[in-house]
Amino acid sequence: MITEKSKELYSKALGFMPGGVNSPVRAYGSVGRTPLFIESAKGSKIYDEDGNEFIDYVCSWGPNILGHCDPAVISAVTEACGRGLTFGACHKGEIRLAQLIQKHFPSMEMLRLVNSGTEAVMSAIRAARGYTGRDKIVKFEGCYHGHSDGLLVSAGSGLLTNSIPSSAGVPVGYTETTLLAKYNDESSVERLFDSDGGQIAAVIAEPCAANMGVVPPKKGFLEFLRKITEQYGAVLIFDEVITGFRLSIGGAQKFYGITPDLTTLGKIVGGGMPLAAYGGKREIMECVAPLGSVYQAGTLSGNPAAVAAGIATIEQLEARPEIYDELDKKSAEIERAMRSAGLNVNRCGSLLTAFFTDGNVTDYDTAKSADTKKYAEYFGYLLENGIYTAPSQFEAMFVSAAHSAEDIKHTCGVIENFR
Ligand code: HOZ
Repeated sequence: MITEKSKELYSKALGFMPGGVNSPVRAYGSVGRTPLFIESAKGSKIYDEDGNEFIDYVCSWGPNILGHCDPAVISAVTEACGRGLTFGACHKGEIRLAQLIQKHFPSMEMLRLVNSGTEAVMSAIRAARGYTGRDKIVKFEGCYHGHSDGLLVSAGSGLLTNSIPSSAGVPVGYTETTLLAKYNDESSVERLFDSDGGQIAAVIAEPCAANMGVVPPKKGFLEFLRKITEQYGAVLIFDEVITGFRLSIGGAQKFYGITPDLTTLGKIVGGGMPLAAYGGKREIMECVAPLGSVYQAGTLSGNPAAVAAGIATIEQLEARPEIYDELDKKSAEIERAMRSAGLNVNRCGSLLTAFFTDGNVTDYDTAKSADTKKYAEYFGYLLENGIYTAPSQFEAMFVSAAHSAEDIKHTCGVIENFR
């Protein structure tokens, strides 16, 4: 595979951006390669600057559930751009998108549109603190909720990829209200409520963890979180930035049948544009300014082009409900191929990870036991065979509606032959 143009561009980028990238995992640090520079993408395929074609299973880390350049989404965005890129004022698209979100996430009785998952989570936590008048939050090791200060402790995604336990530049005071629990371990949560119950504003969880690789919740774990938060008057926040509109059109909360108090959405809700949302119980959201005293604002919030992409994407998902069964079947085929290659696999719907571990992965510690050198080999092998996956053991593989039977057959054949 020739990657000369990517190499040349990367050496230029290194002079401008830390590590040559605008988000750390993209630097390919843990897979020992030079990042590919992407020239374009269409349907299930992505093309680099050297003209290499790949079947894309990163899907921009989740948003592209319909594949790249879905015609309805592109036309909605093009039309919206013609009417103005940003108004910094109210427009009717915001109401339409809010209606669509609420229809599929009825727990989001009121919501706010923001620009990124990080912003959505940061704001949801502030709302939970404002509502409860408490400061502490419980987060799970290996879950990643964006890069706001208080959440950069034992986080997944790029921190796990680059072995960063907690970020420099975060004053101790910002993380001392963050209590850590173990994913899938009820007793670790109970201990925190036993000692600090009256001060815990919220428990935040990825209802299916996908930033330490995919780690589904054990049976009863989410039910337990619902129960203990209710018992102590704490807010349960589901971070559905990855799972929202993916595990089902109503996200993980519909898939698992557990209703949180607050939800954060990102990725699919913006159809590939920078848009996210947070929302939940009316009485909590009424604490947000201008109704209440919890402040949160943004010039580009509800950006009309991003809103148009979100509306078009959700309308497509509504018009094609069969997508979810198809995603499940395609992902199950890939899972079978991974297992036949002797890999450990965690899958939840169209999210999956092949782990290079000896045993099952159920939490941060078992995820961290993965042989990342072997993963790097696997990543390189897939790439050389036309398959583009995350350059990190600790991310998900995303299957989209655009992946054809032929794509899946090729992918499975390649994976089965990995030794
Ligand atoms: N932290 C993101 C995935 N969980 C990666 C974002 C990116 O590099 O685009």
